[in-house]
Amino acid sequence: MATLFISDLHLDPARPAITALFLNFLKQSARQAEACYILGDLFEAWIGDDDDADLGQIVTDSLRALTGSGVPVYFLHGNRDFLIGERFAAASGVRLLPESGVIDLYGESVLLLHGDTLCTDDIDYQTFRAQVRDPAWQAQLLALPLAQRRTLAGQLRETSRQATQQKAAEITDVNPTTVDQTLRVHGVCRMIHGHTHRPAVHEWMLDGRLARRAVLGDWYSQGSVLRCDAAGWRLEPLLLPGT
Ligand code: LP5
Ligand code: MN
Repeated sequence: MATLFISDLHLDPARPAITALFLNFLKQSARQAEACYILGDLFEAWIGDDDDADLGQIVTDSLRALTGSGVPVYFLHGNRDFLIGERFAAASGVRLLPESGVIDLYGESVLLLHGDTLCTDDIDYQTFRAQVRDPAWQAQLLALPLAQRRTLAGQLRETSRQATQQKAAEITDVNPTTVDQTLRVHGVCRMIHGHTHRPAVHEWMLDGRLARRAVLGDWYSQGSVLRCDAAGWRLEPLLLPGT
């Protein structure tokens, strides 16, 4: 039995093959798993649990089938779906995790997080993040009609696309000092995150101990799954049928 980690699926009605790949993952690999963790950016954009669009409903029902079969599924927020709330959790059976936290993974303490908080050189993003994670700001937005929220989300995506194009690759990657500090604060030397879309398993020496950081890949042209069991960690691609 293994524990599976995924993130950055960015599910979008415009990418139906990726949605199909994910639904298939839920029905097959995930069914055999001990637990499944979704570390943020499950959706391209989530505008509130009251959204009535088909994609959210299909994903909710498919997650419900998995959790109903007895596989625990955990979710922590990404920068695209920070508005996922208790209503989605109740309908899907998914358990919401805090933005970072340590789990026991086959005898090792491992810190889980989306990864955006490690990108501390991206000052503009961190300022933006502080605003959109403010509960008062979120309550105001959630009170707007769905159509208006949808338009706003589209505008934010476009602004982000333009802003990100101007940023150097090092700015949008994690800051190594922040990574070390974050591990020290939590008293661990293992972490798993996504967000940067730079899949890899990094190992280095931290305060005399071997540190390990797994970065999950995005699901744009294929899937990416980190499979962990007592024998170790394996980052595996999940190919689209016919590729
Ligand atoms: O997402 P991605 O990969 O393009 O880039 C991220 C950072 N950008 C974001 C913004 C999201 O893409 C926006 C999507 C939100 C969807 C849900 C919206 C629900 C709310 C609205 C409806 C209720 O996270 C990007 C990082 C990059 O990762 C790499 O780490 O660089 O950061 C930015 O682009 C931020 C800019 O630098 C600054 C943006 C200024 C925005 C100004 C508007 C602020 C006021 C908001 C009022 C609505
Ligand atoms: Mn992200």
